[in-house]
Amino acid sequence: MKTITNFIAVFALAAIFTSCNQNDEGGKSGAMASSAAEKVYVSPGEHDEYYAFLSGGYSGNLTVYGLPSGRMLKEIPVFSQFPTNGYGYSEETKDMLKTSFGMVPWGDSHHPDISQTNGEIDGRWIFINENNTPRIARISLETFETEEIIEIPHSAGNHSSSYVTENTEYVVAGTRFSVPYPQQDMPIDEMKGNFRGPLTFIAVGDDGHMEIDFQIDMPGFNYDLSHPGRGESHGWFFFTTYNTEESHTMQEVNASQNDKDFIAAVNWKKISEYVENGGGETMDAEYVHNVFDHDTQTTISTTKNEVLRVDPRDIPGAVYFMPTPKSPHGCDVDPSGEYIIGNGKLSSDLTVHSFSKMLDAIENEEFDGDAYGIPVLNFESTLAGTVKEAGLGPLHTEFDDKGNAYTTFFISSEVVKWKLDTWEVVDRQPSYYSVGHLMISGGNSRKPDGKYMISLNKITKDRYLPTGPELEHSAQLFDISGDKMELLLDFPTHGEPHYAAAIKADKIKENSKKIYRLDENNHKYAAVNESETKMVREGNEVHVYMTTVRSHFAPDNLEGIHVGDKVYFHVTNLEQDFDVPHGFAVIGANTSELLIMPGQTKTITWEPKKPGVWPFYCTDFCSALHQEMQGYIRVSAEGANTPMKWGLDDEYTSN
Ligand code: K7E
Ligand code: CUA
Repeated sequence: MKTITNFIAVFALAAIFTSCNQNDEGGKSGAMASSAAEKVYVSPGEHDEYYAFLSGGYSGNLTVYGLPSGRMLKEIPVFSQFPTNGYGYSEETKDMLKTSFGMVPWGDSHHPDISQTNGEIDGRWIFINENNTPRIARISLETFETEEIIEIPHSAGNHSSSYVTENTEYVVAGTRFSVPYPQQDMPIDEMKGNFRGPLTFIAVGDDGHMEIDFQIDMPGFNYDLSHPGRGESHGWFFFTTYNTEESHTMQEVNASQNDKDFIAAVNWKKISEYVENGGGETMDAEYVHNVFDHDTQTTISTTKNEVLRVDPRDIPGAVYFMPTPKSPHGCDVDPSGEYIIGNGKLSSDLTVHSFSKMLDAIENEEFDGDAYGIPVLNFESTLAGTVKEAGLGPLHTEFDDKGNAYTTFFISSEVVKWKLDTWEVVDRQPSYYSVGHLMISGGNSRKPDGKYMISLNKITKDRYLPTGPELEHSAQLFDISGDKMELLLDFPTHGEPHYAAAIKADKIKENSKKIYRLDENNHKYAAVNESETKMVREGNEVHVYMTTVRSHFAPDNLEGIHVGDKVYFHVTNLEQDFDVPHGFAVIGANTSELLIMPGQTKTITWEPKKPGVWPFYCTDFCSALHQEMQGYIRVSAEGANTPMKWGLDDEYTSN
């Protein structure tokens, strides 16, 4: 009951804080506004200084923004079908969304993280997790396309994910919900002591290819967030836990009983060696691994059947628990790797653990019992310091290059800047409104870039023109180069941007792919010049090998299709010029339309329902004669004997 009263106190205070912010103007006028405007102004034709990749949250995608302008540059489809380019609909890409539960057309994404080399972001790939049907995706920063998605078996709510280690050795996936491991039918109220919390380590190859290396069989807590060690602590990974109470109902109260939950410190190097030497046991698992093969331009989808389980109790020194107050959410590691910050979301204080003190405490066996056989370290022994009464509802922390940390406070709607080592608060700025994550370029690396910070806010309210009952969430750009944070810009985001990652534009823009080379197109149904176009009938399936070039299709007249046929339009874009895709749409298509990049082949299926002469056309305004980029397909009744005939400009082929 006491806890419940405390809650009410916290939320009452929250209301005061929030309303206080809302009364605040949060805007600028006069000279201040014009200096802020100058700082975000990117003149027409000029490029932004940074790429920022914002999680799409419940959209399942990833959006790309330029900073400091806040201009949205692209939306990259990842875990959801995407009408703009047919991702997840076209024959080539639909298997990217295949899982052991079948095709899942819409997921929710949370934490993008850019690949690293020697602890610095390198701009090769960006990873992002899907929470609902646990998966991790790898997106190429050459093509800005999703190249690979791996499902995480035995996991449920893949939230403490997808952060990478200092050399991208691993990307991790920790289960949010504890579940029977392996899954089985059992009474829910027998959860305690029986459910488990597997943490999955996925090895990343030099070419980016992901394979699950091992799964650590952890106690049945909820694993919320995670961050890698770096520098001295490279080789370790840290995970926050909540619901160490192991309650299964009314968790808003029952999972908030313990004064402290844990941060799990995982020595993955030790476990990796153990596994290399034959440790662990294989267990049954069913999960799907999808890779987009650039050679054939199609998705190769493989179902896997086993995973390697390791019991941390078999590996001395592999895993420890550090008690951390009040249901910690964020788990953040500073650029030096020495400090691990636990953001206890029901606390007003921030707990900072010291990595070196943790090693000493392990050495000196300063334990405070164990949890299911995993040693619990003494709280005081690992404590580096506490940031006192910094705000209400701390969620996430990022760092700059000058020894400062920045923490978001959801309840008091603010970003608080404080000093590492002295733990003193040096600045605070309101956010509009409730802030979740924040992001500093390179904030999860050894070398953060202390120029800009964005706060990613949940509740937009009056910040933009109203657009019905829901507004897009809001990001706010701050200049953090001086002593005080300065708010420069609000810009709308798409979906719910939990976390984001940014990188200097120079690090990737030169590598950005301009075209797919036609001479490297090994798609099974490609026609790489117009002489290869044709229609091929196999029973009631008809494969149309079609090409596009400004401004016609080849063929553009097709006959000999019948109601009851299944027509595959394999459309190759012959253009070898940057930024000239063509579209393809045919009346009554039940799957999708297509957008085909230069040099690529994409396929949709069409099952004509009615006899007639039906048009198809290009949907992307590609030239002055785009509107002429069209054709006809003749559909005869089922059983009619119209011969197949196709051609362009009155030159026909038939069979
Ligand atoms: Cu705090 Cu999903 Cu990272 Cu959102 S989580 S805020
Ligand atoms: Cu091709 Cu419009």
